[in-house]
Amino acid sequence: MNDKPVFVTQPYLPELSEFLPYLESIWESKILTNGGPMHQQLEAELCEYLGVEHIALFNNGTIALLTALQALRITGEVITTPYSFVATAHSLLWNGIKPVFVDIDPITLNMDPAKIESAITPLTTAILPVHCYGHPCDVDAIQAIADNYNLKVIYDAAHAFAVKDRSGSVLRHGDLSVLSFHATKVFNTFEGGAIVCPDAKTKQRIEHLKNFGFVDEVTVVAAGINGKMSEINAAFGLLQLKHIDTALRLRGKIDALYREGLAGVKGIKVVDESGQDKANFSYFPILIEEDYPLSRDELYEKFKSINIFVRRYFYPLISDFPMYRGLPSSNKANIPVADSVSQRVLCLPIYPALELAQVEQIIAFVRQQSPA
Ligand code: T4K
Repeated sequence: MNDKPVFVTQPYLPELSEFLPYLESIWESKILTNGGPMHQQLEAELCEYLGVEHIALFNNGTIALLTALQALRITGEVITTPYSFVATAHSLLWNGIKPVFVDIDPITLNMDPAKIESAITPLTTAILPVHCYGHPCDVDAIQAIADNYNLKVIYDAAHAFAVKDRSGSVLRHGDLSVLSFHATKVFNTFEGGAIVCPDAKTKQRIEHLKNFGFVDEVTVVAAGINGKMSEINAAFGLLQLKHIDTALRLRGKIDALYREGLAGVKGIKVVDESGQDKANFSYFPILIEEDYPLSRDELYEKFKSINIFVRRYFYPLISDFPMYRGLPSSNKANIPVADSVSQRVLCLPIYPALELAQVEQIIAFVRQQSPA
């Protein structure tokens, strides 16, 4: 039993004293929100750090998703994955759009491009894939389908901060990418999010939409929302950015230790063993297979009994929640891989302050349950 509970994640917090100068600066300027200096600086620094052209900050990832759909005037039906956090599909419902779920790939756990075409109808206007756990989707295959059917692509990149692929930032793909800066994320602003977009015109439309639709003092062009990030959140982001490379390095060490320690454990499958040089180590998902001595839920409960709070991201599937259950695409026969993975997945603790001795303890605990 651990005296102190271990959670699946914990935010990276620099010394409090490092944050004080930012607070003093806000106090001095008396600008607390509405695109102040911290906000402007964070947008610029994030563009540079992430290697993207334009970024619009938001008060959370969910409002950013909602706004991204509005910015591209998405309507009708949108093809998405049931294997994600519920906010992905909620952003569609909030816009009066019907989600159409397609199955995931058993290796990457991302939307399976081979399943997209048969889900397209005359009402389909876009695809909303998720870079699940920060592992890049098959962006080329998705774009080819989108081009063929004239569909927009919005990536839910909530988990994909700083993730790269062979062409640079994974956030450059599709029409828009949406980030979350929630406290549980690799990079956080307490609450926060952003839309990454390729051109200044789209960024300007997003800026209007996130500020009630205001273009100037007297002109409102859309029923926009209040999606603005405050100065205090932006300031925390600036401070986080100073530490992000350290945070990613520490996460990478934990990821490597898990991979080494869990290799060859009967009944434990580590998800996505490739591309570790370009990953952000935001989650450490494992699948509990039939030949492991405990069920997934038994292992989850056993961890809890020793004060280690692992999580079943993503169980239940989005399509199991009452507001989605009745959709034809929520039928289990349509999404067998997602259904099976959600019954088997367990995300192990991973965050910069997690001690390597604790990781060893978690590995030993998983191994102990396994026959030699
Ligand atoms: N799309 C995807 C694919 C997403 O995963 C998410 C969010 C979104 C969109 C929407 O983005 P946001 O609107 O949230 O920006 C968490 C987060 O609330 C959520 O942001 C995240 N995905 C989701 C995967 O996980 P919970 O309900 O599991 O969080 P909670 O409060 O149980 O926290 C998990 C553990 O983290 C706790 O046991 C302890 C630790 N923790 C948490 C918080 C909030 C801390 O140590 N400090 C903290 O401040 O949803």
